[in-house]
Amino acid sequence: MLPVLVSFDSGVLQVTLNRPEKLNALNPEMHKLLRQALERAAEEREVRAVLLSGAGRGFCAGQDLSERDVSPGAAPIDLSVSLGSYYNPLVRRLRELPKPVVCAVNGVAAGAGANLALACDIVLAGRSAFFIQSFSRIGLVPDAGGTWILPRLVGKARAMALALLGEKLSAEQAAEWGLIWKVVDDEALLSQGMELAKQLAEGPTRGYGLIKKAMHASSGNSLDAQLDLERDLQREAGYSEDYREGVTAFKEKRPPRFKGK
Ligand code: LHQ
Repeated sequence: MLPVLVSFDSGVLQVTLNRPEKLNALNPEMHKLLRQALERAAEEREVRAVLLSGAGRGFCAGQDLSERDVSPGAAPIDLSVSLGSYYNPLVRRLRELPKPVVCAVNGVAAGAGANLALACDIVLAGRSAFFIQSFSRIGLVPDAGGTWILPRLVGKARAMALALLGEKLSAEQAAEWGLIWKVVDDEALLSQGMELAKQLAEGPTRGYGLIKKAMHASSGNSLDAQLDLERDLQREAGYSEDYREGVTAFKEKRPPRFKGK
């Protein structure tokens, strides 16, 4: 069985981390398959949304630690290689993908697994799921974008305590703090995640891509720069077929039929 499963239906590319016996801890093979899936999502016009989740009782336990030789005689490992080769390109790919990515966190999301979830656009979590910045427990620094996104989502005080203490944060608390979008019942998580992804797959895909661009640019921009960016992106959105369809549908008092163009 492949450690990442990919299927396509109704405009949604469903990507499932599939090493449940290791709580979907990430190894190079999984990174390769994940990267291929996201490249496919970027390239194929038919793919208009992505749904990411994990098989079994966990979402993702971060880097596979069993593959690290830390025995006394072993040479020290340069962890930057792993970040440069796998994690950083993964986070950049998710951010730059001009299509919405829904993450359904079905269980524990630890270390880079937590930050992988937070790099997605809309995060749902099952009621029993939890998030841990477990890096400090093994002497590391939050990576996969954690030190960037956490303070922006929950503020510095909470981000710092999450990173230093490496304590479990329940899905409910994560939603209350604004770390994620919503908590849903465990049994309903995948169907609700899919429903949301399908809804997005029927939306104005080009416009969504531009929304992502604007949102991501905002944290590094002044208001002036952001206003200019909105002007430029709106020009682009206004030239889309979907804008024409949206306004026509509004005038005709019917639901729009967006084509993602
Ligand atoms: C695992 C793992 C795992 C292997 C559970 N690896 N097997 C990036 C780049 C470069 C280098 C370093 O790091 C990074 C980023 C990172 O992600 S660093 C952080 C890595 N992750 C962690 O430190 C989390 C480690 N796991 C845990 O703390 C616990 O397993 C959690 C809290 C996630 C779940 O606890 P439990 O529900 O009690 O499950 P468990 O501990 O019994 O795990 C179930 C199995 O999964 C078990 O295998 P076994 O054969 O004994 O049944 C674990 O060994 C395995 N597993 N995480 N990261």
